[in-house]
Amino acid sequence: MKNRRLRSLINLLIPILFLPLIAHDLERETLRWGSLTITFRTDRERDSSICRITDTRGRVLRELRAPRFLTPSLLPELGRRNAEYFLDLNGDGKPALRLRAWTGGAYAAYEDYVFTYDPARGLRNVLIFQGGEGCLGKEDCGLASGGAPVGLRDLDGDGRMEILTRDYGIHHLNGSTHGATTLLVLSWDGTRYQDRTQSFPDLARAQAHGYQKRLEDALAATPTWCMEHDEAAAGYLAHATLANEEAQARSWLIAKGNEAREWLSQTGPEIHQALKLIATRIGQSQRRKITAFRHSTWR
Ligand SMILES: [Ca+2]
Repeated sequence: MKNRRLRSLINLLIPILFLPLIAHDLERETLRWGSLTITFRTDRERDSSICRITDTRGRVLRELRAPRFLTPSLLPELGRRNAEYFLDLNGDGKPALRLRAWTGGAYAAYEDYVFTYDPARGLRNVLIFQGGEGCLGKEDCGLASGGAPVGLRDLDGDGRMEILTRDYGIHHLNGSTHGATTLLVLSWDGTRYQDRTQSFPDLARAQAHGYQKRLEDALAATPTWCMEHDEAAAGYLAHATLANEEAQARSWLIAKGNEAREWLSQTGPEIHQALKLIATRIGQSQRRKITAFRHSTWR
């Protein structure tokens, strides 16, 4: 008797508990990737999105969750720069899948996922990149390029594309919302992507020169140090470090006067720290379920 009552109560409660879910609109979109299907289910009101990669038999091979995936319906708002779902990374005509998630932050809070698939090896995640706005692909996703090269290029001639993008680790130094970014070269080492920016110092050197020129022009126009100087100096010191020319950059900055010296002693260590943290934003996961790193501000 008691059990029956309890069951009735549960039967009554279940629809009430689940009513908000049933009543809530979920947008559903799909993409085809060879024999696989990618399905996005987005709840815009709750900033909650699920992406499933399924095979021809409907089996879920991977499930990803994030506040929002950049789905085809969002592209008119976000533009072409986010439209690249497929990347030909090794020229074999079987493009890898790139998914891009917004992870909840106000500035530069995106995460990219790259997957490869072949029937023998199955679905593999080859890269997860917390790149801020520096995304992976041919198009320039970011806002603050500083003229840095982006896209896919085989820089070392091994037949596999290096991914040229930008890291946003120095973007928010000294409270800036739109500061400098650093060039980042991701290269496949046989099992994973690694930061190999320092193996191509000419690219970093060209960036360092660009930022150095900007700083020189800013100092000539406004000798009092402001955010513009901050950005140019950060871009210069970071790229000079990546080009193994940090000592020259420090000497040059010291010769520019007291404010530049002060900036160097305060911000130089932060730039070092930011460059060290790049490795923590490059990863890989073979878990069946992946949840995006959720943050309210860029770290
Ligand atoms: Ca290569």
